[in-house]
Amino acid sequence: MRFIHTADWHVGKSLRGRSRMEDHQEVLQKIVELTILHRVDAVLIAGDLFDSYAPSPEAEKIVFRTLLDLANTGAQIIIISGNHDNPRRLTAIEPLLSLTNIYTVAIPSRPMDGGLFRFQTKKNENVNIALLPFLSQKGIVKADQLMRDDPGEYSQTYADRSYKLIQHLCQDMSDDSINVFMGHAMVHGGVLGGGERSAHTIFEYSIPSTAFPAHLHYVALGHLHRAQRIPGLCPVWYSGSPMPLDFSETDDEKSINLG
Ligand SMILES: [Mn+2]
Repeated sequence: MRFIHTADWHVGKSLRGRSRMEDHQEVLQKIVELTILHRVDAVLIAGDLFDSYAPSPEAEKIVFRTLLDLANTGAQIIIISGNHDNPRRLTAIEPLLSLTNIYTVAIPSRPMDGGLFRFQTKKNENVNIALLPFLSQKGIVKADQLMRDDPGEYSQTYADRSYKLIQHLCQDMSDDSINVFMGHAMVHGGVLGGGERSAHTIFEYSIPSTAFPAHLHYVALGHLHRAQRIPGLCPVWYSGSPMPLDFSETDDEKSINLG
């Protein structure tokens, strides 16, 4: 299977008051060109397509145009929501996206309810993709526990419960298939690019990379804007953002992953 792993487009984000719409359009069009050039089977988009919960119509136009152009290449497109995306907006548009070959998971779902997506490539390879959209600490650690316990304890709860969720999403994969995990999350040991929203990247709330089981062939992560591989039992990657989103990120190499 040939795939492109990308994330953290943050369409709609301006830099010091200057619109980046044209830059975004150009960079996302490059991803479409690469998808055609390399005859890609699947495009994995690991969250934060938009920069805002209420994106402008211009931002929506760029994202939806890109998604349709990607879908028209014949590749399977798979999307999860990030902490900047509005999961309810994505859920609302999901039935329209699913009319073409775009599969979207906006809220964490059990494997049978959409959290595990299976498809076949043109070469008849069976592919399993476990999908975990962004999960806030509030979504996993109950409010009463946040009130009672010390911070070390609830960060441990977050790590433990995320670990269990990942095991659950990956348990029905078979050895004769290509097994992939896609998530939008902070994983222990990741290095920040600079433009991330700090309240959602604090290191207390992160998942150990050992949560990703060894039978995975690839883990496609979004959230950190710097492309990097995280040590783990299998290949664990942040694709990083395809373009600099903050002046502190201008020295980073910007990329997508082609696998
Ligand atoms: Mn994010």
